[in-house]
Amino acid sequence: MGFFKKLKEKFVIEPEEVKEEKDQIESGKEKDDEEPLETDFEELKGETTHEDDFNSELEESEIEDEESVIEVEEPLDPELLSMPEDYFNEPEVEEEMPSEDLVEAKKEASIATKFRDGLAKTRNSFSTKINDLVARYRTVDEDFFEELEEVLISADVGVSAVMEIIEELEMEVKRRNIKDTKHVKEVISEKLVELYYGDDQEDIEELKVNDGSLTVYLFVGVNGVGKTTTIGKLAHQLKSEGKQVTLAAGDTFRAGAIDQLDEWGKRAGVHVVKHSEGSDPAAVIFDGIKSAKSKGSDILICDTAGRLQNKVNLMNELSKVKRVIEREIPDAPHEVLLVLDATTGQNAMSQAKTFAEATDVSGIVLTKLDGTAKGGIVLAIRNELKIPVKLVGLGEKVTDLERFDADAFVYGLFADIIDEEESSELES
Ligand SMILES: Nc1nc2c(ncn2[C@@H]2O[C@H](COP(=O)(O)OP(=O)(O)OP(=O)(O)O)[C@@H](O)[C@H]2O)c(=O)[nH]1
Ligand SMILES: [Mg+2]
Repeated sequence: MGFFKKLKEKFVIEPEEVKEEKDQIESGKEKDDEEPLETDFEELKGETTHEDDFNSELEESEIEDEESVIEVEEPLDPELLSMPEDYFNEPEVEEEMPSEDLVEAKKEASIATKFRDGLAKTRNSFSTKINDLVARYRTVDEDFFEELEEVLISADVGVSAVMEIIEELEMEVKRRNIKDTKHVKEVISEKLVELYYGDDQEDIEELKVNDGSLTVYLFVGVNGVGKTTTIGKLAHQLKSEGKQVTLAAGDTFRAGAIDQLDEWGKRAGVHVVKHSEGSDPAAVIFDGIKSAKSKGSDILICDTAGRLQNKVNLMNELSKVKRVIEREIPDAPHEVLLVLDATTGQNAMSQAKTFAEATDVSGIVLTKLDGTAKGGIVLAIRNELKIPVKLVGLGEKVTDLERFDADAFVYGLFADIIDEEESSELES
């Protein structure tokens, strides 16, 4: 199967699937009028614009059905006029129970919609450049690859990652004997996913959890990258998954930082442990651990300062905080998440190198992907630093934080191209 088709199958719910599902439910209902089971289907409602599409599709198809019934039944048989009044009315249908498959498909579709929307800037620039390139070079040759190299570099994919992918592409194109540049688009998408994972298993890397005991996440990164915002979003997400969350306001350096975290805590409905401005961050985190343990919290998320008088101070402070956590809980922190701002491009890469030297960073959070046309930085980070991107910020809303999924990311980059390919296939 082609890679575009694979992505579409994974992330797009076709109207027929929904209709088939509906038909099955209705025919099943006639046989046995079982009570619909409670599912988390309701929860998914309203969360995505896709859900609205789903509803409006259903409504439209219902309207069509009604119309067709009227056409077929005209003119009315006089005998039918003696039928009960509600004879032509559709029976009232109770809330339907979708199958597990449909619920899963809707979840994937909702993730894909988030990536698609969040990556709009990168996609617009990327698709235009790729389409332009393909239009100018009909057949695959060396110049084509050279220009493709520039397109990828301009999306911040990173020089060494680009070299790797071009080499792979050249081999694949030879192997499959592809001559027409049109057919290279799909191979590029496939190779981008492969490049992201490298030799690792192709799976979403979830945040580590300390089963049955307190899990601690430490957030680090320079000022303004989105640490506090991400902590707020994550707290909201974990809370809605049913977890007990405590936040520790470890940024005691900046005026206003404590209030900012406190505000996020209120919004998410989680407890915030805080001391006054200028106090020792390690002491705040220590109290955070005590408080989280006594409240029986599942997860403690620690905020830290992004700016100190100098880099050495910042790194020393982080080491001290980390030592305190380690002393209280042997395997903690379970994640040290380095937050990077995608809009800062190669600067983010150098920050990552500095932090990685000073602490064991276990995962990257890449924020503000929605604010840049250079989303390729995700691939560069993973490829050069060998640290997984665990979360991505795709907007400023509390729900705009997602587990990083390389397939959904590449789908977000290629969505327009995939749609164009499909409509040109239908035309021919
Ligand atoms: N568009 C967009 N904006 C974001 C995202 N994540 C964070 N921001 C914005 O980035 C700005 C800085 O975020 P903060 O969370 O205060 O950053 P910080 O790392 O805690 O900064 P310091 O406390 O100064 O170290 C805020 O205006 C956020 O709304 C994102 O994914 N997309
Ligand atoms: Mg902050």
